[in-house]
Parts: sequence; C-alpha cells; structure tokens
Amino acid sequence: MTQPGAPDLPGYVHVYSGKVRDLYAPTLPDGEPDPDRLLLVASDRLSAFDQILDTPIPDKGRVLTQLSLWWFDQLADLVPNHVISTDVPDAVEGRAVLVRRLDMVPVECVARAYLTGGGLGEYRASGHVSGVALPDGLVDGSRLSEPIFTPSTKAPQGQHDQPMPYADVVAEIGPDRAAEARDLTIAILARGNEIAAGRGILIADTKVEFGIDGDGGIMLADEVLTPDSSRFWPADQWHPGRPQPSYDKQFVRDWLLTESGWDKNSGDAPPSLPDHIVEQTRDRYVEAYARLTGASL
Ligand code: PZK
Repeated sequence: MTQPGAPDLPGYVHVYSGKVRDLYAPTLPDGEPDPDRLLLVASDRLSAFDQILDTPIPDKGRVLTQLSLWWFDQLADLVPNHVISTDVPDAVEGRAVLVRRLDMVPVECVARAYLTGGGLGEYRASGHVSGVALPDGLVDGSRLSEPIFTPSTKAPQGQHDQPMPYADVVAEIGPDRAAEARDLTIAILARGNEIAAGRGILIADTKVEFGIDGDGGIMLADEVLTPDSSRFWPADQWHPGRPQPSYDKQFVRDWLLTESGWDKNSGDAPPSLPDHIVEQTRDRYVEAYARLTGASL
C-alpha cells in the first residue's frame, strides 16, 4: 500500500510516514535502498486535537524544514546533526532534507522550560516532574528556574508517549549516554530560549531525537525547535495561571471548538478549515519563521 498523502518520488522508496512527515530511502544504482541515508519530507498536514486535519496549510512543510535547518546551525557548537544535504527532488524542494541514517536512541528526549501539559499534571499530583522536585506554588505556564529533562517512551503510532523515569533511560542506553542526552536536550532548549527571547516567542518545551553514528558519536536527528516538536507561545500573551495560547495552532483550535460545530469527543473527524483560518494559520508559521530567523520564506 502506498501511504495516502506521501508523494511518489522517483529514485526513492517510501519507508515510513508519521502524522505529518514522510520518510524515504534513496535507491542505489543496484536498485536497493541506501542503508546510510534517508530523505525526511515535511508535508503541509496539520494535526489538532490529535487528529490530522484534511485541510493542508500551504508552506507549513517548507517553513518547518527551513526553521529546523536554521536551528541546526544555531546549535552546531553544542551538537552535530544528521543533515547531509538539501539537494532534494523538485516535488519536495524546500521541505525535505537528506540525512544520515543513524541508530536512533529509543527515548523521546523532552525538556521543559515552562510548566504545562503533562508536566503540570505530574507536578499537581506529586510536586515532582520526572523525578525533579519543583517549588510549591507553580501554576499553568510558570517559568522554571532552569529547564528540566522529562524523557518519555516512544509510543507506537496513535498512542501517547508515556513519561519515562530517568532510571529507565539509564537502563535502556547506559548512564553515560543518558547523561549526554539529558544535558544536550536541556542545553538545546536553553539555547533556543536565549535566541527566541526578545523575538516574541517563548519555547515552553521541546522534544528532540538523537541517533548514534557509525563511530559511536551522538547526533541530533529529526526536526528541532519547530512548532510541531515544541510548544511555541507568543511572549506578549504569556500570563501564568491559565492555559497559554499556542503561537501556531490557536486559530485552528478556537475555530474547531467554538465556531465549527464539531464536538471533539464525538468520534467524528474534524471538519475542513475555512480559507480565513488556513490563511491566519499559514501567516503564523511564516511569522514565527521570520521573527526567529529574520529571513522571509
Ligand atoms: C528516523 N524517524 C521519525 C521522521 C517520519 C518519521 N537520521 C535518522 N536515522 C534513522 N532514523 C531516523 C532518522 C531521523 N530523523 C526518524 N524515524 C526514524 C520520523 C520523519 C518522518 F515518518
């Protein structure tokens, strides 16, 4: 079966699709898939309330790919990355990257700089998040004194990642690799927020993925510090004590919940988005990219 939404790319074989991205392997002259390289393709698909909407957001895949590439450069002194080249088929120009195929670290490496989501729930229940004791009195959206590492398991598609005790990370990958992944994840989010501060965006938390190269060195893989892998908040609307608006998806969420007539608990697929919501949302992705990088698309 060919993946719905994943384009056929001459010279590549489709290997896997996530919710919004597709993975291919280049075909070698002998017709076999290249064991050392992958093509990572970002689509214009958008997920909201854990569902893929049927309405694409024009240029979303390009914005997220270019943003990730820009961050890889900003982080290059902290960690090497998997990027080989941006010379990709015309059909996916600007929204695909050729990368080294790595031995992926089987942990979702999450760091949090602000408290919300699952971390907030854990804190309310126990006063800790992922084994880190936090001070009393924190609320939804509170800034933490420093980012914390809150790893999670890689759940099969369609399931939610589960929080993973640090001891389980150590058991999976060993103490040295665990500490390296933890320290890098925290450093990546700290650097991200140093750069984003003053550019109107707070990065509440982020999920990164690491892989190990043929020499045993750790590399940053996947996408990095994009709105799909991170919570981006508009800095001027940050008010701890309530849920913060999402930089990129707030128009979609608000429209789905208040104007579309859709009931998110009905089991029905969400409706198609009207043009004005598509345009506002596209503008937000482009604006985030412009604010952070100073570049236009
Ligand atoms: C890899 N994913 C997630 C991303 C998808 C799925 N450099 C690498 N080497 C080996 N494997 C991966 C990577 C990377 N990045 C990434 N799964 C495997 C993923 C994009 C689209 F469908």
